[in-house]
Amino acid sequence: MLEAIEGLRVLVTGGAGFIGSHTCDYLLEHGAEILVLDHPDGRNLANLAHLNGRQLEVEGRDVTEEGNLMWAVGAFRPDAIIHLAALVSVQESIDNPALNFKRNVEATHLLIDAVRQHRVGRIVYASSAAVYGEPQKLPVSENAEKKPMSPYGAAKLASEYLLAAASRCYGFSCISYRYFNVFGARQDPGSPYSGVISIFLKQFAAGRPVTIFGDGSQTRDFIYVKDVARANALAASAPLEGPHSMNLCRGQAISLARLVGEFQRHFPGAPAPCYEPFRPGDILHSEGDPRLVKRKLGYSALTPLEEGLDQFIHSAVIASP
Ligand code: UD2
Repeated sequence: MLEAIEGLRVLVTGGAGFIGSHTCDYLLEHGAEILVLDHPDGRNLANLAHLNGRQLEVEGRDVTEEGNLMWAVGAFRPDAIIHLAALVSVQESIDNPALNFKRNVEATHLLIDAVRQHRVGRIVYASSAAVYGEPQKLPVSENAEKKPMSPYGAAKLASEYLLAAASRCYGFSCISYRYFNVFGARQDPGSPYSGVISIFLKQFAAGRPVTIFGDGSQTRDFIYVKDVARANALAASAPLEGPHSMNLCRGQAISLARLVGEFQRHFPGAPAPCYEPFRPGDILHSEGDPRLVKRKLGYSALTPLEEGLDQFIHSAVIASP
């Protein structure tokens, strides 16, 4: 299905961010034409600097401001929209639920309005495993109980429902991907709530000890960002009708203790980790069932964790010699 990407016009909101910039890389490699909407402050633009001169336009406009999405969709006339612009921190959604609502729900409504007005055929939406809350059964499949534990998870689920209903009313097709733990280059390690792999890499590279919250027995289903980028591109171009919600994961979880062991292989002699109590609200185990996306789109995540880590560590070492 990837040949369908050639010449496809794709609007990528949040396209200069971590997952967005990799999605743009993949789409451009396969011949798509892209308009990126990202923060007007341009704070992520360095993530796209290597794409100068390609079939890519970038507009610094806030998707939550009324009129911006309508303008972008009307001016660019995309075949598909990949909607990644969001408030991405679970903790920030707890501290600032109003901002979470604006970025993760209202923006979805504005997007639907623009899609309806300009008759776009396909939306790919970045949802999250946070819609499930603490899973009752592992691996968690799409029809498991949804019990979001944060305003972030609730907003992602609300957006999935808004998109699904709009898809049925207005006739576009929509794929909501429930991302599990995505990792790779360009993920910001700057806050304590950044992805654990990006924080661990920063600490190991600086020769500082990492902190494990809990005893290291918690498990996560980590998926490499390039696999996520490929899934986004596939969803933008696949011949599917109606609304779909699908897990995006590898279907294999590893413990934090084992993850630290993987890093120690790359950084022999690194200081031993420090331990602190489990974070309140932390989920103990998370592992997704990847079979639905395989069935519907023929997609599987191909990068083993060890290989993704190798690539990520290598890219970071090259970026800061
Ligand atoms: C992930 C997503 C979140 C949401 C959630 C749904 C990321 C960054 N976050 O949260 O958006 O979708 O899944 O369930 O992908 N940890 C440490 N030391 C550190 C940092 C983290 O021990 O320095 C632990 C943390 O307490 C947790 C695990 O590592 O047990 C993973 O943490 P995370 O913040 O990378 O991701 P998670 O699964 O909490």
